[in-house]
Amino acid sequence: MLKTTSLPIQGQEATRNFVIALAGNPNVGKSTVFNRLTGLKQHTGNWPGKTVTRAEGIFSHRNRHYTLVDLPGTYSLHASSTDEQVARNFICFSRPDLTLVVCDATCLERNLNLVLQILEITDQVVLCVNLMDEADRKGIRVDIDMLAHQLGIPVVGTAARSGMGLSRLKDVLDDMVAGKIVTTPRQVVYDPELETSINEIAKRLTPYLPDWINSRWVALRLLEREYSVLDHITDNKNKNYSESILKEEMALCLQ
Ligand SMILES: Nc1nc2c(ncn2[C@@H]2O[C@H](COP(=O)(O)OP(=O)(O)OP(=O)(O)O)[C@@H](O)[C@H]2O)c(=O)[nH]1
Ligand SMILES: [Mg+2]
Repeated sequence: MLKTTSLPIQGQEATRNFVIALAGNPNVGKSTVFNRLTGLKQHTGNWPGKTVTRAEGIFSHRNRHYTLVDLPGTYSLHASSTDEQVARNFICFSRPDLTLVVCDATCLERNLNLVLQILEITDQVVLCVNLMDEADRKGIRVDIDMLAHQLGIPVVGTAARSGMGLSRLKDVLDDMVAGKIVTTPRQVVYDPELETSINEIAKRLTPYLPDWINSRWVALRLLEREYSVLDHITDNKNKNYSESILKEEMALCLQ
């Protein structure tokens, strides 16, 4: 990761509101992190058309303003449950400025599955390894620097219940949106045959996709026959996008 020197915030940047998606497995302390960061400046409602609760809160740090969106806890982003759909659609299609993933330090292995799935969608990710106090108590040592190096994204250790690490977490979030940290997310590499198909489909789809969407991720979803991703891309009414052309290309790729 590359660090550069800070610049004073000017003009529109100072008044802009940065959106952070807060993701993670169930029961890892997402809401505790959320409450710590936003205090009482929050409100809850439902996601449009769903009975899943949506909590949103605001905070400011170093003169920048943030909206934090607490996503439902999920183990994966396969969109097989309403919670997974809500979390995945927000990260993929609502274009948050970054995604903050909260993990449980006492069972990292299980939690990292979701992290790798999110890294397939976006490179604007910060990992918060929470429950560090619990890990300590159980004699589990987490090498935060090594994890950051292996994943290619910033990682911060926290114990959100006591507030430990939250101040550093805010600094890192701020450095990310300020563009002071460049990530190099670790990508899952599949079998050579599958990689060839992914690359071929991604290459052919790229001209038809909005530039903010990761064509490799779309290719992976289409290979899993998850055609509903195309509906979301259509919803965004990108002028370069033509659904019929995209479907034709798809049919050719999948032959
Ligand atoms: N010891 C310890 N407990 C924590 C920490 N963070 C959260 N907790 C506790 O862990 C439990 C779950 O925390 P929540 O913040 O509700 O977790 P969540 O991820 O929002 O859970 P769901 O919304 O149900 O998925 C609560 O009892 C918290 O007080 C921490 O860093 N250390
Ligand atoms: Mg919660």
